[in-house]
Amino acid sequence: MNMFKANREEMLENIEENSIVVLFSGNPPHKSADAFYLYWPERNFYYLTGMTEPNQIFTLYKYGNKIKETLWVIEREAQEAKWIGDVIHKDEASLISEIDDVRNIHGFTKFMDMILLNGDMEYIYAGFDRRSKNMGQSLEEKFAKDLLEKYPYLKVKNINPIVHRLRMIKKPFEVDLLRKAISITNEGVRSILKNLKPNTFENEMEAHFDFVLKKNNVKWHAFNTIAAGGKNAATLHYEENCKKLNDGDMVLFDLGAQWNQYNADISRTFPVNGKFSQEQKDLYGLVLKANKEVIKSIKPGIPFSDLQKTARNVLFVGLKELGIIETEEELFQYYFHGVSHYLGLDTHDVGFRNVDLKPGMVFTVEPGLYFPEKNIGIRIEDDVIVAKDGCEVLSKEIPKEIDEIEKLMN
Ligand SMILES: [Mn+2]
Repeated sequence: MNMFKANREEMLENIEENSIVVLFSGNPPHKSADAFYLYWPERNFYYLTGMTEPNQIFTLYKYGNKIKETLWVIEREAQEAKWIGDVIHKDEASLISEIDDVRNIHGFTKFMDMILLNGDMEYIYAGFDRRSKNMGQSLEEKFAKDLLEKYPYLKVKNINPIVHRLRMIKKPFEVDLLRKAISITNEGVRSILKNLKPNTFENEMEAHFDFVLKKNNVKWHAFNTIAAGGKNAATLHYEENCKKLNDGDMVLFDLGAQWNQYNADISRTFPVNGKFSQEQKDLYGLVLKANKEVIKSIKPGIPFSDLQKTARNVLFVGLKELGIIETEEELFQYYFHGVSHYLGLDTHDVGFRNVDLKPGMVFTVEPGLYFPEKNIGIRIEDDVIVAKDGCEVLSKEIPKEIDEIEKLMN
């Protein structure tokens, strides 16, 4: 059984009797004229089907003893395919997804009416993910609204929490893809280290990273690269990447490759001239200590929220020892973001935070310290997976020790 089928079986155990699940792959938004924005498959749709093309629908109904899965795809005429390329054929789609019943999407509406008119279907599941009340109506919201107009006795349910819970625990197949994304990211970071020196540019370093990704057949970045020299590094989401890198400054990189839909997310901070000053060493060493202490604390059973407590505690004690702050409240001035987020199909992957750690969870560990007045921003971010008795640092090959960085740069 492949992963996508296994994922569907797990989902199936968590849905009501007499229900139908309807998932949409989504469409790329229109950009301008005949151009569209980049398409990324809807993450749950991919997780359950393995399909990466737009304009597809997946249905699964559970009715009495009957369970029926169908994938709805578009079929393209030969002439049209000559212009815009072919789409996946039914037999290929069936092979990847292990869904036997693959049909032309034109039949979808009729199919839904047949199911809902003749049966005693009670529940309809779709994916709802509203992040702000000002967002426009989603495909799923419109679908549910139209359906309720026709069949007001149906009960609409959200499939997302069910699938998100499954996505929190990574399967070996997923971990392999994450390892690959991180390994290419490592190669890219090492290329930056080799080329970094005073009077180069943020975008130039970004280009060294990008070259490695392209050469390795990476299609997309996990997110927009941050290459931030000096005090730019104190802006958390600085993405301009166009300034000169000055002798004596540090530079912060936050970057990652995506491999077969799975994302790496790594931050490293390096001295532009290849040698940490004493002040940089003190502050960098403190962030590194927080990074390692959090990693050391990770094991099944500890609350996810403890990670941030550990990071804060190490940073507070260290900054106090350095004479920079006196009270814990003052720490917020220099460290003001979370230490961890889940990682997977999304860079900020879905998952619940009021939980205890379990084997198979993958997340980042990324403490930081930011001093714009000192032209310093430091973040050291690793990707880890919780193991049976501790954790494995998936990004352990990516240099972060002071000696190692100085050696590689000189
Ligand atoms: Mn991150």
